[in-house]
Amino acid sequence: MTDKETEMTKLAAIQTQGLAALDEVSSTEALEAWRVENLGRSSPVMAVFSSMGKLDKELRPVMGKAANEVRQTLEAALEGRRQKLEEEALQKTLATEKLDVTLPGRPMERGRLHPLTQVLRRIIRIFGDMGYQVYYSPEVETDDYNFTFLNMPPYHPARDMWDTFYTTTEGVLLRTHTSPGQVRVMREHAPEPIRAILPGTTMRYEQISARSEIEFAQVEVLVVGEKVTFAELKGTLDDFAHRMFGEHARTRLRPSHFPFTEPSAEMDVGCFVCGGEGCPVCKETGWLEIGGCGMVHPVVLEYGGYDPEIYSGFAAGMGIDRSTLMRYRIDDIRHFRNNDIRFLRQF
Ligand code: FA5
Repeated sequence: MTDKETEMTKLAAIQTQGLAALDEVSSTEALEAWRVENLGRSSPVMAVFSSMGKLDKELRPVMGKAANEVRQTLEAALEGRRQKLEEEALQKTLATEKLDVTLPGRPMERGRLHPLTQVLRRIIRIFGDMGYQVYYSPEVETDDYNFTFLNMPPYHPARDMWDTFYTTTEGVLLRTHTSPGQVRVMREHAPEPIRAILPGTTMRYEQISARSEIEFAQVEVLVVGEKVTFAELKGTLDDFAHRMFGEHARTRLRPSHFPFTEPSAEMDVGCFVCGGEGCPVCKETGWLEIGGCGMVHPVVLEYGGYDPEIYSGFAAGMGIDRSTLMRYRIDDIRHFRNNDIRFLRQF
């Protein structure tokens, strides 16, 4: 055999053995070991390059070319193998890490109603059972409905009882109570009898404190018909208090003044925290105020389209926020609207 033949046989063997070994490689670690062994500095093919100087001058370019080809073949095979291993690894991951639809799902946290909504719904249910209809009237009101039609003409000093947010549009304001809805319901239904409640948001330009907010909710109660009496107002409020606060709840009316009712009263219920004995919640009085009430003033009936000689009515306005504070013994009205989930979770 000539030198050339010997060298060529050697190179062919390097290639055959390298490729055969590569076939056995089945992990990325083994692949790296194969690379070091077959293409690294002390690999057989590199040894051919380093021993090139010992060959005849004519033989060197031929052998150099052949050795290069072997190296390139091995390198290409290495790359092919690497890709195959990566593909296999991916397929394995896809097969083993399949989405297991039989696993129990993550529990969904159940939402709940805001305490004010819960109390409002309770009030709506109670009056609904008594045959009342729910009526919604605008939160942005006119000066007429909020004051004038409620017997408080422009410049009447009684308007000062309500600290009012006025808008930049003349005669338009944010309603300070739900009472303007009284005249809206009357105008829609006169001369039919009315038995309605009007819940909703009201706004007052007030100093915010533990008991007072600038935005709060009220429910207006309105009954209009022939021969509606104060006794019926008292009886209705008693019945409401029993259904709302319990069979043994006591009620009391205290003389008061509102320009749109005559006579007028404040409604109190016996303190359900202490049972009437006196405690910090009722300021030691044994009673809790829940709102104002009275017989609809003749002027208001007229604005509503009812003849006060024939028709009469009673009205009441309760604060939902303050009733809720009392019911759950919450110490600060500001909790209701600052969206602290720790507070809301308790209801
Ligand atoms: C009125 O608003 C009358 N419209 C009630 C009325 C209706 C009387 C029908 C006669 C006939 P008053 O301003 O007192 O009245 O408010 C009624 C209730 O709203 C109060 O008892 C209180 O519970 C609640 N309230 C008033 N101001 C605030 C406030 N700043 N924050 C929270 N609740 C308030």
